[in-house]
Amino acid sequence: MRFLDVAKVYAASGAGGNGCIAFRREKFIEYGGPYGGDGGRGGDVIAEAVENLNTLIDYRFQQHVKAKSGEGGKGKVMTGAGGADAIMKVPVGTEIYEEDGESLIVDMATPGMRYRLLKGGNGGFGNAHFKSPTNQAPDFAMPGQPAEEKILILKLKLIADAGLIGMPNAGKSTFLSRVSAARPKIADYPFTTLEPQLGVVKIDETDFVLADLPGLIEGAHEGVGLGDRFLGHAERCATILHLVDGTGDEVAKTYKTIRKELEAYGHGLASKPEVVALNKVDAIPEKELAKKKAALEKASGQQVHVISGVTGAGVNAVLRAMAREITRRRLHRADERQYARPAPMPRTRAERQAVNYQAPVVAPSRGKSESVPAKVAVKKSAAPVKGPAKSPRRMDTAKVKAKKAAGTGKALKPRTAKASGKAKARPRIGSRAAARAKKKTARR
Ligand SMILES: Nc1nc2c(ncn2[C@@H]2O[C@H](COP(=O)(O)OP(=O)(O)OP(=O)(O)O)[C@@H](O)[C@H]2O)c(=O)[nH]1
Ligand SMILES: [Mg+2]
Repeated sequence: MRFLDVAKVYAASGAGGNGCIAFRREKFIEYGGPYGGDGGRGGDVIAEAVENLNTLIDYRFQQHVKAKSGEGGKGKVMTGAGGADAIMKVPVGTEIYEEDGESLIVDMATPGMRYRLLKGGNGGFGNAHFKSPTNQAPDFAMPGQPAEEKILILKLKLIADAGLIGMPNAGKSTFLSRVSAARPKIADYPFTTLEPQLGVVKIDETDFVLADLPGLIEGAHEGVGLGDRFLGHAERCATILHLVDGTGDEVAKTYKTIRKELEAYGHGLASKPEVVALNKVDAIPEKELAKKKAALEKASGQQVHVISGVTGAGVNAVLRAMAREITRRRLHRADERQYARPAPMPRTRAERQAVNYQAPVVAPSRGKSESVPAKVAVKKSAAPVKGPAKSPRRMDTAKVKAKKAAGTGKALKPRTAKASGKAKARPRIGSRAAARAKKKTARR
């Protein structure tokens, strides 16, 4: 199967179904009224990251993705069926861009992740929806909302923990086949590897994915050779292994050329942790080795591992150096995930007040006033109250009772219309109360 890491797709959601204009016409049902149902919703276009895909090759053959439109409404107030969604299955690590290829819509970085790219149109209302006392026979309905359409650019950036970078023939594929079960093509001509290859490496207690990327040459950022488009696959790596062919004459210059390409590519590749290795040590004459190693150390400004992908010399030390960086990043990400988790919602009053110290204390309910702290009771009434705090209404009745007991207060009079100052309501004419009142006056 061919590897494809960029694809262009035309996607369209489904349009909403039209509302229906219908009237009920049935034996023995007079004035049947409006009877048209609403249209169904159009389907969405949804991207889904799946684990069992490694390439975007499916979109070479399926360049149009369309969701189904909703069905129109029908008589008997039947709503039309909703259109089915179109699910775009993409490999984990796919970035979805707008047509310009620069504006990122979503990065499908986690397995199982789903994202709605285009929304289906809503169905239009049928005429039954519009019936009202003032319009009992609406003879109109709404059309469904139109579909959305878009051209999307999909870019796959493989999820690898480490990437192999170097000139063609540096021995990258040989190294990958040495440390993993992957079997990439190996040959002594440049650009043997034309697409990234992945392998799973196990060293001590760490497992990680290593990506072998096609070779870079001077001017790759301008498109020379295979260009730098495969460098995107190293963007997500925790570390890169820079292999330099030790049988070459100018190791320092080779190293600098590749570094320049990484800097020209950008996207933070140049600042990634790098492990530098002088490869093919089995084929380097003894007297040249120290000189080449020193030159490379000077150029890179860091420790240089001397290895051989064929004999396996020094390979484990390189893998351990990479595993260190990978473990560091994994720990860092685990920390980030832990702190990014939203705090649980406070449930009890005590929890809520612990979160917000400024939150007002909830007013005590009647009868439970004894449990209210003294500070709060003082705040509520300006004059200090002896004994337990009471709500204002209770305090009034308590005062009245106290006055009665002391004989200072007047006895409470029954409420009459005169006392309250309100006129007594006259009975309605023709009512029974009016008849009674009439009888009363007649008797007098
Ligand atoms: N002596 C020796 N030869 C090696 C070593 N590693 C790789 N080679 C040889 O170098 C040549 C190129 O090796 P590859 O692994 O295909 O190199 P590459 O970096 O993947 O090359 P491209 O895919 O073209 O970028 C092959 O002939 C290998 O046998 C090594 O450690 N020692
Ligand atoms: Mg190769």
